[in-house]
This record gives sequence, C-alpha cells and structure tokens, in this order.
Amino acid sequence: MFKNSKKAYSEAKKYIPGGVNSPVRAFKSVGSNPIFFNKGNGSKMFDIDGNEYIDCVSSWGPLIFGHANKRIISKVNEASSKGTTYGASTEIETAVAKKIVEMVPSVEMVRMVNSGTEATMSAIRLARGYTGKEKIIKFAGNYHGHGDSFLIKAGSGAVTLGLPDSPGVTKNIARDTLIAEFNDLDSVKELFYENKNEIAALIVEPIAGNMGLVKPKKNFLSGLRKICDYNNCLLIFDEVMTGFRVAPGGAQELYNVLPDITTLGKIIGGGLPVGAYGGKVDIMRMLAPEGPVYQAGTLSGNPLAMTAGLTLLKMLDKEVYQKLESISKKIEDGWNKNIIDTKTDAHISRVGSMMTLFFTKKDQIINYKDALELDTDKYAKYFNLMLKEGIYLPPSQYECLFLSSVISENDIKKLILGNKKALEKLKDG
Ligand code: KE4
Repeated sequence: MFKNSKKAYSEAKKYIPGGVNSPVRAFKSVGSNPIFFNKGNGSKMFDIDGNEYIDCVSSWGPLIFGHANKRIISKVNEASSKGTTYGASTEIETAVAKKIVEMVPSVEMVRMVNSGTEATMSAIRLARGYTGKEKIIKFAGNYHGHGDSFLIKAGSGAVTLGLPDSPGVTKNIARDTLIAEFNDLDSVKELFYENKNEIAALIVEPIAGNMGLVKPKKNFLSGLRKICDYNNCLLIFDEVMTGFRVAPGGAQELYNVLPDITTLGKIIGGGLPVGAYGGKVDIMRMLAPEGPVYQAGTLSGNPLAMTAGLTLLKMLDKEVYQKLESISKKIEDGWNKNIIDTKTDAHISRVGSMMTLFFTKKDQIINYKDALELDTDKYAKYFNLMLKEGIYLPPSQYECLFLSSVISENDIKKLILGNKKALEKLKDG
C-alpha cells in the first residue's frame, strides 16, 4: 500500500533531518512512516502509490476550498506569468491588507510575513516595544510556532514528540515566558500578581487547536480581556488556525472579544506561504519604518501568495460558512452515533469546521493536563485504520481536523462508514 512512500522516505532521510521539513509530517506519534503525496483535487489527496484519500487536514487549515481550487490556481498562474517577486511594493499587498482590516474586527492595520511563526514572533516583539515590558504569558498546550519564546511547553509538535522544552532555547528566554493554564483565569491572575508591571503581553489561541480542539470556557476570553486591561498588558489572539476558519472574522468575531494584536496565517495564503499580524493603529505604527520596532522580510507580501490569498478571501461569503457547518455537523453526528454504537471511550470537540475525536474516558478536555492523559496509542491505531479506509486524518491526537467546503455527501457517507469500521476494529483489539 505504501511501497513508494517508504522508498521516498529513506531517500529523504539522506538529505533532510528526519526526512521531513516539519516534524509532525514524520508520523512519529502514529507509529508509522510518512506518506508522500503528489496530487490534490477538491476533497481528495493522492499519494505516490496511487492511493486516494478524503483529506481531513487541508494542509493544517489553508485549504478551506479544497485542493487545486480552479479559481485560485488560474489567478496564481496569471500572476506568475508576470513574474514571481519584485522585492518592492505591489498594489495587491494593499488589497489584501484592506480585506483583512474589513474582515477582522480588531485589526486596523496589518503587516504581512511568511509564516505563522514569523507573525507570532513579531507580535511579541511589537508588544514588548510598545509597552516597554519584557515578560509574556502563554498557555500550556498552546502552540504559537517555533519561536524561542514559545517552545516552553509547546502544545503541538513538541508535545507529540514528548519534548515540552526544546534544547537550544536559552534559560534567559525561558525566564521571560510565563505559563498559565488554559481555561483557568486564576492561574493568569496569579502570574500578574507575581510579576507586577513586568508583563508586556498575553498570547492565547482563542480556541486551542494544538491539544486537539479545546474550547474556551464561558467568560474565559472576556476574562482575559479584563485582566489585560487592568494590568496594562496587550492581549494577543493567535488566530493562525482560527482566523477566517471559524467565522469570517475568526474567533474574535465568534466570541465577541477584541484583542490588541491578532496573528494570522494559513487561510490568508490560500496554500502559499503567508503569515500576518495586525491590530490597533497606535500599536502597529510602532513598526519600522514608521516606528522603532524592527521587522522585515524579503518575500513578505509576495505577489503570488497575495494573489492566492485575496482570491480565497473574496470567496468567503456566508454560504461557505453555512456549508462548512452543515458538512461538519453531519460528520460529527455520524461519528457520535458510531462512538455510542461501538461503546468507544471517546468524544468529539468541534467549533465550525475544526474538530477533534478524543480517545479518553473523560467527558471533556479543558486544558493541557487533561490532554496529556489522552489515549494516544489508541489514536495511533485509529489513524492507521482510517488510512486503510481512504481517510486522511491529522497524524497526531493533539491536532485538529480541518474540514473543507468541497467535502461531498458521498465523502460524508464514506467518512461515517470508515469511522464505524475503524472503531469496530479497535474494539476487537
Ligand atoms: P507556521 O509557522 O507553522 O506557519 O505557524 C505556526 C503556528 C502558529 N500559531 C498556531 C496557533 C499554529 O497552530 C501554528 C502552526 N500549526 C501547526 C498545526 N497545528 C502547523 C503544522 C506543522 O507544524 O507542520
């Protein structure tokens, strides 16, 4: 089933550390070798052994319209025929910035970068420059990319690889990053109490997606807003995954809580490398060349990536979100029925088209401690059983499914049947 992928993997390992350009792709936490893909079309992905899969990962979020969307591809082809980069300004960068300002409630100005990590790293530097303070708060189990300040109990790849603190992060950096408990406002208050007037920013995934999908408890996000206001600290929403995914204006629109800075990525690149961070004018004006906080990037605002992103953002009308909700709810309902019928110790957590099936006896996962008790061995078996059903899930229990708007009724039937067969086989051990 995976002969060519196996060969490709051993070749890749000769030249690329671990044979992959991002750790989660190595499939370490699901105990198998990575699959190599070479084609996507709509809701399907095809590997180099010719196997076809219904894609439930959407490249970790960007592909809300599925693979090789005709409109996006033709616009990018048209743009690339005029060149790939100018290293100078283009009008399409302004058009994307304007669109983001229109769509994201708290964003008045925005700077483009090339990845989510660049966005979060830059947002933290901006917050420190704006407030003159040095410490930051993040939450155990939240992942904000691989910037040094965040690899302190990262909740994505690092947890999956069982490496909460990465070697190479200096103790001075670690010292300026304080860790709070997601969904626990008291843990936040305590840090502010112990570090009076030293905290520049609190960064949070408003809907946590790197412990699997963990929703904010009622009043958690509004509570963070109040605590930050009281302590003169900037509130940063890391919406790299939730931005444009759970609503046109992201989680901040869904929960009606406005951060001071928002980080974005994935969907705004339409599958090409893009990140962005934005916020209030007086904060953003601190950025060079207008202000003293330095940040730059050779390919920031790249015309091809901007073309893909703008084309996609313009397609995000309310029908798309209605479609995403109906597709996602049908899958959730079908899988919940299977969980009951097969008496599996599992439950589903979902916001819009982001979803996780947790293997656990607990009836809810509310923070990192809960997440660390998940049955990751069972998830690994489930992942491989679903592969055999032609269903591609995230290769880690600590990740979310990202469903696309092009999943068909027939795909939904296959997803429900495949899940039932996989859960039944899990029961048989
Ligand atoms: P990138 O640097 O990978 O573009 O974005 C970093 C990032 C920032 N913030 C959040 C909330 C994120 O989830 C991410 C990256 N997401 C992971 C998936 N959970 C990327 C997958 C990977 O590491 O290969």
